[in-house]
Amino acid sequence: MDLLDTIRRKVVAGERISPQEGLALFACDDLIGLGRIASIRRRKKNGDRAYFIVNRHINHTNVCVNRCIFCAFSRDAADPGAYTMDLAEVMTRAEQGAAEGATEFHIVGGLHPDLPFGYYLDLLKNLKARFPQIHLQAFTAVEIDYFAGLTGRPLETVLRELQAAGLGSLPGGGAEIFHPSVRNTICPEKISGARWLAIMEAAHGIGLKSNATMLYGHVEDHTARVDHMTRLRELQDRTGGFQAFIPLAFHPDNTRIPNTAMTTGVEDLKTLAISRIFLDNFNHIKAFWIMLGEKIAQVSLHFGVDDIDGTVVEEKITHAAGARTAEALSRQTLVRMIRKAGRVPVERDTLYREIRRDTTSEDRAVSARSPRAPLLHQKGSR
Ligand code: V47
Ligand code: SF4
Repeated sequence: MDLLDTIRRKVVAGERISPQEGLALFACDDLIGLGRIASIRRRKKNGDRAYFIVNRHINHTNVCVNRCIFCAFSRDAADPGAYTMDLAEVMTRAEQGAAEGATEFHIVGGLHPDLPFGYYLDLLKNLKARFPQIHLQAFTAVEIDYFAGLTGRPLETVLRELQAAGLGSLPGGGAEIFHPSVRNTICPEKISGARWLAIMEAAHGIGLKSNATMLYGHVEDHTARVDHMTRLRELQDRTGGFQAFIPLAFHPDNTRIPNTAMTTGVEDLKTLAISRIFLDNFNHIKAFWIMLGEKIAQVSLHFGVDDIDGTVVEEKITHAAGARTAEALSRQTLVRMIRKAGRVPVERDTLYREIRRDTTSEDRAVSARSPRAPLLHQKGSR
């Protein structure tokens, strides 16, 4: 039996594939075959639903002591272009986000050498007080580790303090590639893969959900990608706390990784499809359209993806590294992309609860252009 037949049978039976099989899939050239198998796993988990979120990214500072060589966003404090938002600036962006109907603020930044832990607590408390209904998905595991170092307090204490201040969940950034041979090359100052996983385990342990990412398309090989996903799958078996896996396509401009071209569409779709097949215990595979481009993100709905993130509005990390995508997509555009792919668009909140809005006039305009599937208005949870 050939490889894809074996994998298809396993996926149809709801079984797990091995790391060796995952690696073999990366060597397979049958992209459409991979997409078909990924679609089986995707449909079993999510039916024809494709999720999106109305959110607002806020990158409060680009000053960072780590200076990972793949990161074009970060600066030393004295560099031109270094910035740190005070709370008023954060609140201004949040006000805009709230006015645009955001249900989530996605807040990540650099590891600032001088900001006290109180800055981050105040940021959460102020946002929560002003926008109690908006979910705060904030601070990567790398930042959480930094806060623990800053305060000298145990990891769990720091997480609980952030949670008490309004933290709702953790984003999936900072995972990069766990394998030390790659990690020590691309981000030698960053916490280890084992520490990243330990922080996520502690967060899940106190009831905080999180995402997980993988930065691909730089110096890593396929073995490192499979190793990365294997470690995530093992932790997910123990905690069940990961919501979505998000493969992030490396952007090389202005970085210190020389001679690297952008990933190709085939590589992006293959990586997404294999992740859907491999991560049998993750409910969602998310396409971050900012990094993939709108068109690949839309097509990825046929390669295992069930979630397109999001309206975003302001994005600094990938755009510093040469992304030519827009920084924002409207809710209507996301709905149209999903419908035109033959899926049922479902607006979600951070925790994948369906959101119901009165969008009658919006929908009329969209369905005039796209007469296919109706917008699913299922019961909202709030
Ligand atoms: O950790 C940095 C990546 C991440 C580059 O959890 C780069 O829902 C490409 O994690 N090219 C931050 N990527 C963003 C992130 C994220 C994004 C969207 C959704 C979620 C989620 C999380 O961006 C970093 C790093 O892996 N990154 N530089 C670059 N040159
Ligand atoms: Fe700092 Fe994160 Fe950029 Fe690394 S990826 S330099 S930790 S902001």
